[in-house]
Amino acid sequence: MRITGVELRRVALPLVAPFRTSFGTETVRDALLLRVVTDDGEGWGECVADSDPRYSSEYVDGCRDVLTRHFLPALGGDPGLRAWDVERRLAPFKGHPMAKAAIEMAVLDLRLRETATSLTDFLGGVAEAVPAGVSVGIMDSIPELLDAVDGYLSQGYVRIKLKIEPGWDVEPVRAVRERFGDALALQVDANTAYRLADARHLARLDPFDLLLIEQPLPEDDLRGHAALARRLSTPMCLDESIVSARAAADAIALGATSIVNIKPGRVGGYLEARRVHDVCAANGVAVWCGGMLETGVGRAANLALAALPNFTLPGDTSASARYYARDITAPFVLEADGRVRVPTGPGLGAAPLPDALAEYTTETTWVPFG
Ligand code: OSB
Ligand code: MG
Repeated sequence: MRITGVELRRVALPLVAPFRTSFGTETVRDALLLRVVTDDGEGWGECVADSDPRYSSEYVDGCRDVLTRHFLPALGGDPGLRAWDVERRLAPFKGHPMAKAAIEMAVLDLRLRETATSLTDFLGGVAEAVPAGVSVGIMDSIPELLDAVDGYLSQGYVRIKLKIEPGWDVEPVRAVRERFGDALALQVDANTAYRLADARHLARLDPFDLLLIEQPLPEDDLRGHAALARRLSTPMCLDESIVSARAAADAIALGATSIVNIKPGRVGGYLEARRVHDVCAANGVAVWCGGMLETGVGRAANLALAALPNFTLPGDTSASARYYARDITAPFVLEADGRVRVPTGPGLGAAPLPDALAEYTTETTWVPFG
């Protein structure tokens, strides 16, 4: 069916608790949703950029601008557009992977719904449900952290990731390990907060038998990560640095990463995310699905991706309630076995509920196609 236009909908969803990382604190998820419309159908996409360019250079206002000013006009001449056309037509534009991924996701949802195919079947997913970890923000005190971790473990989460930064690293890790024992699957994420000169300090995390340390150094410092990996026994995992399948291949070849966090928004879409998965699989490198505090729209798509066979570590694919008192889609729930079910319906297998969408929308823009 011919695409008639794209609606950009900005929503503001309050988080159940502030989420603090080494790059800032979020209390409300300011997300941009895209709805691609035909005469008798629609498809939804979510842009994972934050309000501020602190995790990456992208931010919501910038994404909206590049989409309306450059990307949608470049796609507008092709109302029969498929997901791979989106990728090819936007390739000449540098950067902006999160904005590109959002429109690709919406077109994937639209076209897969037209053929009643689920995103997970399209991508090659094999799991019916995926083990869920939880990413735990930096807290004001260790007792507060222990309470938060205790709460998540009693809900059934199977892996804990602690956000770290200089001044909040060895002690919180020690406290969590001592309190919850050696069997706890535990990892840390620094979001680029350290430098190679901190290698000796970071080696103090080695005795705690972590699954991995995620992105300790700046995103363009692959050589630094390789050098640091040689000095730590904790496995190195990259997030911010893995911007494409090619970047993943480079990082693996350099010894800068032995596990990869895959986020479709960071690599420009689900088609590229699958290529990252495949490159890692071919190199014997395990992957897991990262998260960007997605609403149910992006969460549905991440779960579909996380069903691929090389996603062998639990992801940051937590249940809706970990983030939002009320999600904009039907909520994703944590099953008794610590897993979240992979959607099986056509397309993403999830769509915004009109009431919730109306409640949280802060801005709507309609961009006609063609
Ligand atoms: O680095 O993985 C990250 C959230 C926002 C931006 C970056 C990151 C994160 C998380 C939370 O760690 C993942 C989630 O639960 O969605
Ligand atoms: Mg990360």
